[in-house]
Amino acid sequence: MIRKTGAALAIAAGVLGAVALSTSAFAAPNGVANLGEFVVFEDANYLGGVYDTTGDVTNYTLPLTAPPTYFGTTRTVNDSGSSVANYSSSFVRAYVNAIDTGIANGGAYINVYPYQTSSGSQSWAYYNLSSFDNAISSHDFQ
Ligand SMILES: [Ca+2]
Ligand SMILES: [Ca+2]
Repeated sequence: MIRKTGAALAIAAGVLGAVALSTSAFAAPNGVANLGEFVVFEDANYLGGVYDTTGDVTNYTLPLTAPPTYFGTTRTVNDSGSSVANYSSSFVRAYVNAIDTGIANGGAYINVYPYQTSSGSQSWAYYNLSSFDNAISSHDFQ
């Protein structure tokens, strides 16, 4: 509970601590948002389970015997993310379908800006996913 609250506050404050950590904090997943990571949160407002990644994950349902879960839990990430934040310097796309089905390439996705950048209604962090709520199934770094 303390960790969850800390993550939300860190994002709201601009995550100055993560910047200072630099490359020493790249190891993922550890349930903490670190510089270089794309993070999916189970609940809106950056709460609930934390799924922190540093690379592309083309299908949240694979492997079937052990699909990705929120760190330290058995709760699966697929179709359950409700907020996201991008701590990397790359754009990230979060898709409503798995990339390797081919559907995502022409399907709906959220465009997540590089860390601490935004343009118009698009940003590096989304406190809720609106129509994408509980629908994200893959992501890739652009
Ligand atoms: Ca991490
Ligand atoms: Ca959710």
